[in-house]
Amino acid sequence: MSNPSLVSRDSRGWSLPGIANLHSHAFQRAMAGLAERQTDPNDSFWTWRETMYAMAGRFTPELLHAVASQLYAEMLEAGYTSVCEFHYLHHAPDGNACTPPSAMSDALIAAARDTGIRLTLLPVLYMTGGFDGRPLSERQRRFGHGVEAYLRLFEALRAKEGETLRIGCAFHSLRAVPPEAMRAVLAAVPADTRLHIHVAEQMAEVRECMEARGARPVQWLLDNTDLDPRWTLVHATHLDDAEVRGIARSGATVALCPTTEANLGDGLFPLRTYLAAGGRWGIGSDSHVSVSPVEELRWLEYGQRLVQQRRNVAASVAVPSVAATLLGDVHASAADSTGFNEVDTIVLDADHPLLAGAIAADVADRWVFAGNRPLVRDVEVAGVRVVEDGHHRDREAIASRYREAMKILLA
Ligand code: NGQ
Ligand code: ZN
Repeated sequence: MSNPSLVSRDSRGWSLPGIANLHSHAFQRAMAGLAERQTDPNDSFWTWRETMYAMAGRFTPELLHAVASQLYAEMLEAGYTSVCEFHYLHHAPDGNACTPPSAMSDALIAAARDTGIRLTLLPVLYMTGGFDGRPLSERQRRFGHGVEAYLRLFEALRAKEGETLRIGCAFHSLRAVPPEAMRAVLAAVPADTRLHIHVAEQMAEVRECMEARGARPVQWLLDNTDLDPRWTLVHATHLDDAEVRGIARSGATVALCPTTEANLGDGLFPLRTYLAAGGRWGIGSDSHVSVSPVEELRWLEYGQRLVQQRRNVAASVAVPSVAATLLGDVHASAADSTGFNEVDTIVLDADHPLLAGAIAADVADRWVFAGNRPLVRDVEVAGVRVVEDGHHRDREAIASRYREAMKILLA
């Protein structure tokens, strides 16, 4: 049995549910491939972050719209039909509010509307520069809010919700949000709000959290919040066995971002024990060094094969196909993480040589494991066909605005 319900044959090809992208920082697409040169002999996540802040400092609402539009069109062509945008680039570079204060958020909303992707916009609360409560550095200033100003933004954005737009709530990380502020926001937002947070991506965060709060980051969340299916924990790379079981028991989703986690040298998520515990998870393209659900899923499985020296790690007796298992899990967590219950459809090109002789039971594995040719033929979101024959309907116009934006960003 290989999840036959996920894949079906229609007149244009093999149809599957669209894929939810659970974690995105759209502006980072503009630096994909530009942080792969040594800046320090000990380059790390933390030196990459300085490069990233320099890029973040250049964005205006117009530039963000151009970059996000290109990114979202690429996502749709790759088979993502919704995206959770973890958005903290709120203010002008000097830290002063934009006019209106939601201008940067509005640029993302416009990009999603223009391209046709479903957007779960997650305005991010970002308050401190570390566990010790130090103030934001100069380069972080445009990310920051007090609780009241944050809740005003959240409410202003909620008023814009519609068929393809949901507003959720995000805490940047335990580093950036003091416990009282987190409690105040959790008490203020509606009970069904989706809640996302970066957690335990780097060992330095785990060590500092133990020192400052007396617990590992995920353990702290388990002890101090009501983790449940409304929560999405982004990365959760460094877990002990109790944390693995704790997340699985809570029903929260882990957003795994394998290409970014590899690119940043984060570490390897304990997938096998987490799946054995019944944990829920999805994927995100995060920093967008890759915009491909195929590559995320493939590397999730390959990372495990490389360290464990075995094959077909995610599969089980019940679902022997690796890709059907992965796609099934991704599909099962999507509504709780994004807030969208509707399922969109992507159609893979049945005439492509890579799918020659395919049957429903092997389509998913062929798509995920048989190469890098784009197989997505058509994509429909909320009943609108936004990709046809592999091309986003506005591909050329969006790409030319992106090229102009990149000239300014790289000047
Ligand atoms: C971010 N990105 O906020 O964009 C983070 C890096 C941080 C990832 N964690 C910055 N992949 O965590 O402080
Ligand atoms: Zn992130």
